Amino acid sequence: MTRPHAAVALEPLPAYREVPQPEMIERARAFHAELARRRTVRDFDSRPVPREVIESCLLAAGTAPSGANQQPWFFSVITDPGHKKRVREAAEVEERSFYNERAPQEWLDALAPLGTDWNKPFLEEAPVLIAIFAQKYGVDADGEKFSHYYVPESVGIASGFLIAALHHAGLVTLTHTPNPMSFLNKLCGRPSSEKPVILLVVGYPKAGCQVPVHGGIKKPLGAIAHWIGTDHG
Ligand code: IYR
Repeated sequence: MTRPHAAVALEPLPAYREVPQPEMIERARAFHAELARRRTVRDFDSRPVPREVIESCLLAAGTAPSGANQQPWFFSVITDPGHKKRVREAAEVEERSFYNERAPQEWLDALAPLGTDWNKPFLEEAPVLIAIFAQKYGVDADGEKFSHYYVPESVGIASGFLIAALHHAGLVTLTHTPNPMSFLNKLCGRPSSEKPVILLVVGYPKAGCQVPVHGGIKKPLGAIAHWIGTDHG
């Protein structure tokens, strides 16, 4: 029977700084305010964004916690206009059949307040598309497969970090989910061990950009959380 290994390499917690409570309260408030400014955008300007900004944001995403620290994600960054056009064409084939045939009425009703349809011009207009892939399993140097754990959770967390990082940098995003999106494996040259989960559209908002009011209405604290235990502080 194999037991967990006893000897673990440890190091002092790096760069932790305890902040005094008033500062903690202010930092938490300010971070909420910063994230609350984020809106999902569908009208993008075509202005390019600096590559190093995207790279820093990807590195921020890569700091996310993951099952057994296996980091089961891969990001394909697409800026080439020809490539974006092919992504748009393939996405619109799927989206057309989704909106016109496959989507149940209940789903279409849920989407109505967002005003989305099969037409996806932003896939060509935005300067950057980031296809986010989940690595269903790992492949070692000898080509042997090994299990990855908590893959959807890990990739979801990293994607959240990425969206927050891009927002913090001053860019806007659309969390696009063409349905199905397996065409991204071929277009991005990624193996079948990877499942595309999000096509993140990144850039600047078009001048005069408008967003659906619906997207800005967030549930109040009482509807998303409850408290079990005595209040502190
Ligand atoms: N994949 C489609 C439909 C869609 C689904 C959900 I859930 C959304 O929040 C938004 C859109 C599309 O991208 O249009």
